[in-house]
Amino acid sequence: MQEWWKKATVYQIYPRSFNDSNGDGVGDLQGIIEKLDYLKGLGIDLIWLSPIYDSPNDDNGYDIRDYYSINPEFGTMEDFDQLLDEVHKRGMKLMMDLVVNHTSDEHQWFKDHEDYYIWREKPNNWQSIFGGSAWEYNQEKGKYYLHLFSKKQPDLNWENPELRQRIYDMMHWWLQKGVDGFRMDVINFISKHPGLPDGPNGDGSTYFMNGPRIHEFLREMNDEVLSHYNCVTVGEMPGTTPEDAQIYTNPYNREVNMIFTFEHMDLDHGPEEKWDYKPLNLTDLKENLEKWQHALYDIGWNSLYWNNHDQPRVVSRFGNDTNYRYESATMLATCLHFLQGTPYIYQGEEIGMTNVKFPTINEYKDIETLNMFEEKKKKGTSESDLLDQVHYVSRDNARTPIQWTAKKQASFTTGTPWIKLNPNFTHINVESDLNNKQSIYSYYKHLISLRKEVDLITTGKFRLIHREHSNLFAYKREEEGRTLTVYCNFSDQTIVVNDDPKGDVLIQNYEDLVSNELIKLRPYESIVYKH
Ligand code: TEU
Ligand code: CA
Repeated sequence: MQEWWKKATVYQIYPRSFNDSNGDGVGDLQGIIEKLDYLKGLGIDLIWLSPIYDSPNDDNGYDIRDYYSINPEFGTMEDFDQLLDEVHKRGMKLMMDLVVNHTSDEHQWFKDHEDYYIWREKPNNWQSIFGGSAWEYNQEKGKYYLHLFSKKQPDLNWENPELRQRIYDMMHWWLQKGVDGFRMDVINFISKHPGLPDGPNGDGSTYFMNGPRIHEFLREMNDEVLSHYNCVTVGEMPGTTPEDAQIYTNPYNREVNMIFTFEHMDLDHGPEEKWDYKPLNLTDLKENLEKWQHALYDIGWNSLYWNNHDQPRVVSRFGNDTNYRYESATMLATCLHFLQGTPYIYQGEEIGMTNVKFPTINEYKDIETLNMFEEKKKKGTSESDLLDQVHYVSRDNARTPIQWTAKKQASFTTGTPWIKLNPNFTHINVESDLNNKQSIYSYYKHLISLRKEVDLITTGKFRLIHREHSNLFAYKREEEGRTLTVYCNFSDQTIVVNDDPKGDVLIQNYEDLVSNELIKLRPYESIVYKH
């Protein structure tokens, strides 16, 4: 099947935090190779590798200095070729991170090709996503350049056809090596509104998200590069609605296979900014996911995720990481993996890793977190309030090293890790999950295997039930008289609903059923029926 990715389960590796093979405290390519059997054992089909290219690491590799070489911290090009080979030998595929909205300011292009970037005599009022103005003055040229992220990440000028060609050449180079696709970093930011007008309160997003030439550029990229390979593409697209996604992912348009939406990730904070967190209202989440399920059915394709390297850990966010860690992690997995789309698992999610609460800001490494902290401290917010926000929201929650064992440094490294471990590795770790019959790991493994056995998970039409219930997320997947019914209790309260349970239990996260007559769900219980 050409659309093999519709049945795939993806696993994201953030290499710096995955597994360190040489004791320098930084995860690396040989470290990944050591763990491929573990991923194969979980049932993974496709690995998405966050950036491993040469980079000064202002934003942990999302600032690329050279697209054609490997960051020496991670290894060499020989290590990479070996990794690709070992992935393929195990029948898995490898998807690369493609970061082409910007490069590092240390990229040779930034020195030699002024017209590959976006320059203005006078800056507009846009604010950078990492804080401060989105413009940086360059002494030598006497002008400002645009950087939507850090000032070491200048935005590329996609209006320039020569620049576009250089990017397509680079993509061909990796695909010819044999990589199986790309996750495209903020790819819906590449077309800027030509006038670069000021935005309300410095928010320029309507002028750089889903800009005027975006569909043209993606179509061109597809015609020039992607259509020549059997590869998979997922566009990371903040600020994208289901209507936009219908255009981006409709195969007839030849743009990308699927996108990452942010709408469901934006439900637990205020409208102004992500640091202003509030509890999730489950009905918002239900309505939002329902909207996406319906919008793309028979038109495009969804990607399904709760976690990545930019998001806090879902068990701490929408679940309960203290009293019901096993139950809520498995319930959340059930809820997501039975939707229509391609599921993405972020490293550590499969063992229910949690957010971390470092006692001081000094333990944090993420540029976004550190900039925010400084900026707000200057404006007068207290350090303890700020730390509180960091504990809930910081991207570093996702970036603490993988907890392999209960031994020293969780066996992530024999040296000193680049960022501290979450101290709970003594009881939350891969080894203990592998040794226990009941574990989050084995539950994920079961879910992944069901996707391969039960076609309805891929093809069935979504229908929300019990819409008004504020703690229950329940839905059906239906096709030609066959049905899956999914019940997920998002609370620590028992829920009773007057449904007549039909069919056999396909998967459940408690050992037995409370009742055969009606649906009774204990805290964070999930049950899926098939008939
Ligand atoms: O992220 C894009 C993005 O806009 C957000 O996810 C961002 O990380 C954060 O939520 C802002 O509040 C991508 C990468 O995933 C991220 O790691 C990079 O830092 C960013 O692009 C720049 O390349
Ligand atoms: Ca290393």
